[in-house]
This record gives sequence, C-alpha cells and structure tokens, in this order.
Amino acid sequence: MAAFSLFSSSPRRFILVIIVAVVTIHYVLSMLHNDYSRLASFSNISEKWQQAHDRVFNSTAATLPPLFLNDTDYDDDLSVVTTTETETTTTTELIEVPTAETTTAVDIPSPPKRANATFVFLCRNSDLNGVVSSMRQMEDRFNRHYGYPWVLLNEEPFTEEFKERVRVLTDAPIQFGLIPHDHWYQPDWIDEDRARAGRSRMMAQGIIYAGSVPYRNMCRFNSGFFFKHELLQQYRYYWRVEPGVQFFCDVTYDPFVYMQEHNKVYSFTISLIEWEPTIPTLWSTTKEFIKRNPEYLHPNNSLRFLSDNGGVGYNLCHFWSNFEIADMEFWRGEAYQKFFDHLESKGGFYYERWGDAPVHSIAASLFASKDQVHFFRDIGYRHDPFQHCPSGEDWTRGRCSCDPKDSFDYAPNSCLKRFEALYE
Ligand SMILES: Nc1nc2c(ncn2[C@@H]2O[C@H](COP(=O)(O)OP(=O)(O)OP(=O)(O)O)[C@@H](O)[C@H]2O)c(=O)[nH]1
Ligand SMILES: *[C@@H]1O[C@H](CO)[C@@H](O)[C@H](O)[C@H]1NC(C)=O
Ligand SMILES: *[C@@H]1O[C@H](CO)[C@@H](O)[C@H](O)[C@H]1NC(C)=O
Ligand SMILES: *[C@@H]1O[C@H](CO)[C@@H](O)[C@H](O)[C@H]1NC(C)=O
Ligand SMILES: *[C@@H]1O[C@H](CO)[C@@H](O)[C@H](O)[C@H]1NC(C)=O
Ligand SMILES: *[C@@H]1O[C@H](CO)[C@@H](O)[C@H](O)[C@H]1NC(C)=O
Ligand SMILES: [Mg+2]
Repeated sequence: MAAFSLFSSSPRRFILVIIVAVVTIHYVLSMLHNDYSRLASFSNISEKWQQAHDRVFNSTAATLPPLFLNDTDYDDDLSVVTTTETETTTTTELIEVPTAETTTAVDIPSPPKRANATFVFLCRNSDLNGVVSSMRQMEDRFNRHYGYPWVLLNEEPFTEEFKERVRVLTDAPIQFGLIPHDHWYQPDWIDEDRARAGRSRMMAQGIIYAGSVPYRNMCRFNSGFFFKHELLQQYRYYWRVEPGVQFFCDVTYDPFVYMQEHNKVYSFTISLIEWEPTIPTLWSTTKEFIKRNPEYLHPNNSLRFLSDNGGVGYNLCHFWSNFEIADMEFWRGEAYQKFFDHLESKGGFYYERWGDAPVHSIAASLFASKDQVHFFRDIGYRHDPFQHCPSGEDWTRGRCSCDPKDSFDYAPNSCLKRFEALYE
C-alpha cells in the first residue's frame, strides 16, 4: 500500500529511492569484492567521466599553454563534461557525481595566474554596434577563458541601453567610466583662431578628420590621459579595443602574462607610415625634448625604426595604436610624462592633428629598450582598411578566419621590415 502510493504519486521519487539503494549496494559490494568493483559499470562512469575530462583538458592543453590549466573556467568546463557524460548513461540527471569523488578523481587546479590587466575601450553611445561586435570577438577568441575586466570610457554618460547590450556579452567585470572634462576637451589656453586655421589648412589638403575637434580630443586623450582615469589606476597592463575591429584567431595564451614575463612595455600587430601633414612639427618637437633631456633616450632604443638617417628626419613609421597591449606604468613614468607635457605645451594636438599612434610609437621607440617592444605576430587583427593575418603554425593553431595571404605585414606602406631590422 505504501509502496503503491509512493509509486503512483511520485514515480521519480520512487526511482530515486531505487537508485540510492543500488548505489548503496554497489558501494557495499565494491568494498567487499575487488572484482565486482572492477567490473561494475559505476566505476566505468567515473572512468568515462575522467576520459571526457581528459579530452577537454588535453584538447585545451593542445591549444592553450599550461597557464590556462590554472584558470577558474576550468571548473566550469568540468561541470559541463559531467552533465554531458551522465546524460549518455542511462541514469541521467538522478546521478550526481559525488563531490568527494570529483575532488579525488582529478586535480582541481588552483586559481589562474593572471596579470594585473584590463581591456580599455574608449567609445561613444553611437558606437554601440561596433562595440558589441568587437567585444564579442574578444570574449570568444580569448577572454571567456580568462575573465579579464573591461573598462569602457566616454566623455558622456553611457546610456542604460548601451550598458545592458554590453554587459550581456561577458561574465567578467565591466565598468563604465566618465572622462573628466579637462582630460577631454580643448584647453582654454589653446589659441582657437590658430587651431581653426590649422583645421582649415588640413581640410584643404583633404586629410581625414582634418576639421574634427572631437577627433583631436580623442587623440590627445589617448596620448596623455586615459591611463590617468580613476578606473584604470588599479591596473598596470591594458589591451586597447576599438569598435568594429576583428580578432581573427584564438589567442591561445595570455598576452598580458607574456608582456609581464618578458618585460615588454608596448606591443602591436600593424605598423605603417603616417600622413605627414597631420604631424608637421612633431619630430622637431621631439628632437627638442631629447636635446633638453638626453637622459631619457634608452641606450638600446629603436631610433632606427623611426628614422632612416640617425634621427635627422622622421620616416613616419608608427605602430597602429588602435590595437595595443601595453604597460601603463610606462606612460605614467617620468620620461613619458615629461615628454607628453612638452608636446602638450606646443599645442600640436590642436594646431596640427597629432595622433596618439605616432606619439606612443615615438615614446616607446626612444624611451624603452627595443627588447621591450613586441610584435604579436600570432594575433590576427583587422581595423579597416588594414589587417594582420598570422601565417603558418600560428594561423593553424589559432584557427584563424582570415586569409593568410591577406596581411599588411610586407605591404609597401608597412613598417614591419624596419622593425624586424632592429633585431638583425
Ligand atoms: N567617447 C568618445 N569616443 C570617441 C570619440 N571619437 C572617437 N572615439 C573613440 O576613439 C577610438 C578611435 O576613434 P575612431 O573614430 O575609430 O578613429 P580612427 O580609428 O582613427 O578612425 P576610423 O576607425 O577609421 O574612423 C574609437 O574607440 C572611438 O570609439 C568621441 O568623440 N567620444
Ligand atoms: C569497464 O572498464 C574496463 C576498463 O576500461 C573494461 O575492461 C570493462 O569492460 C568496462 N565494463 C563495462 C561494463 O563497460
Ligand atoms: C591526455 O594527455 C596525456 C599526456 O599528454 C596522455 O597520456 C593521455 O592519453 C591523454 N588522454 C586523452 C584522453 O587523450
Ligand atoms: C598552477 O598553480 C600552482 C599553484 O599555484 C603552481 O604551482 C603551478 O606552477 C601553476 N601552473 C602553471 C602552469 O602556472
Ligand atoms: C596593479 O597595478 C597597479 C598599477 O601599477 C598597482 O597600483 C596595483 O597595486 C597593482 N595591483 C596588484 C594587485 O598588483
Ligand atoms: C639590446 O637589444 C639587444 C637585441 O634585442 C639585446 O640582445 C640586448 O640585451 C639589449 N641590451 C640592453 C642593454 O638592453
Ligand atoms: Mg577606429
């Protein structure tokens, strides 16, 4: 009677009772008889589970370096495997692999060894679609395994819609920051008549963003201020991301940790020739700074990347800073701070249109050792209209979606050859 009502009112509970009984008998038997233990299908469940786990572990190990094995995501992968495997056995959801068995069956890895780093994403509310696209690729190709935080910056408050659309893309922490007024807008001491004349002159030359003040605000902010933002104070390394860029390949190791372990301060994927009319006096201003402060010139610098005649003229080579993984302590350091102050005092961010790309590139090339600048040849990246597509094993390992024949590396306007020549 009791059994009948139990069965009719709750068949699942009945099955559960049976399974608990079977499990109990199983454990009693396995304690009594080693042979039973070897033959029994339950031990094969945990074996299969172990094998499935090995598959994830091994396939992961094949594409990711050992560091990944210390990643917290590893635990998530494990639980996914557990579910999948128990589903393929007849016992489905009722068998919970006992926690004790879980911990003894595998070595639960300790927390990941992550760098002190974040993504930095300067953008406008109107950039939303491009922001979503870039972030999604970064998460899919790299960050879902690592969970590095995101910091999004804007001189205007982000809208609720923007924040909602972006938050859904990642489990990692995201912060939305407002840029302080003085870090963004054209300073009062800039002679606006002179600035306007500069913009007009450049427009007449057909230069892109020639007439745009917001673009100049952006270049100056990226040159001298982003790393001073309060949300970035707690971080050392950053990876800059822009709207609508593409990441073609799995990033199979942690580039931040790479930077740290190899003492790198700056890195790039694309380098090219700058539009000379945007920076007519940037080089003479730089030379003036070096003459006054020769102690900041690193003995092992990359001047040969910037100049083909020992520094007399600038060859316009720069790292394309819409991609950069770099060390903010370098920007915060004395050499760069003084350099930026010197540039700022000349007003060239507004009288001309000095870009953060040549400014960062000149500083990294002169104040750092050439060993501290890194070309991430294995990171597939596109910012229209140029892309870097890895080749050979890098392309295969990264499951890259780009055509390895389509890469800017040795295009006529690329500066990669000059960079590589530094190390020959
Ligand atoms: N908040 C804010 N972000 C901006 C503004 N202008 C540009 N940005 C951001 O600054 C970065 C560089 O701006 P872009 O417009 O991409 O400039 P660019 O890369 O030189 O040129 P294109 O990408 O070819 O247009 C991007 O992340 C933009 O979203 C602005 O006025 N406000
Ligand atoms: C359990 O696994 C062992 C070793 O892999 C194997 O010899 C045995 O046949 C398996 N038993 C069942 C029921 O699958
Ligand atoms: C996992 O890798 C180890 C060592 O590389 C190897 O011995 C083992 O057979 C692999 N397991 C699977 C399931 O591929
Ligand atoms: C993983 O973490 C452990 C403990 O913190 C450490 O001993 C080991 O070296 C780490 N492995 C890797 C590959 O970093
Ligand atoms: C990360 O780097 C920043 C800037 O260098 C530093 O202030 C902070 O203490 C570091 N945090 C940790 C956890 O090391
Ligand atoms: C200078 O750079 C070369 C080439 O990478 C490197 O081998 C050397 O150790 C560096 N020397 C110093 C003093 O940094
Ligand atoms: Mg851009």
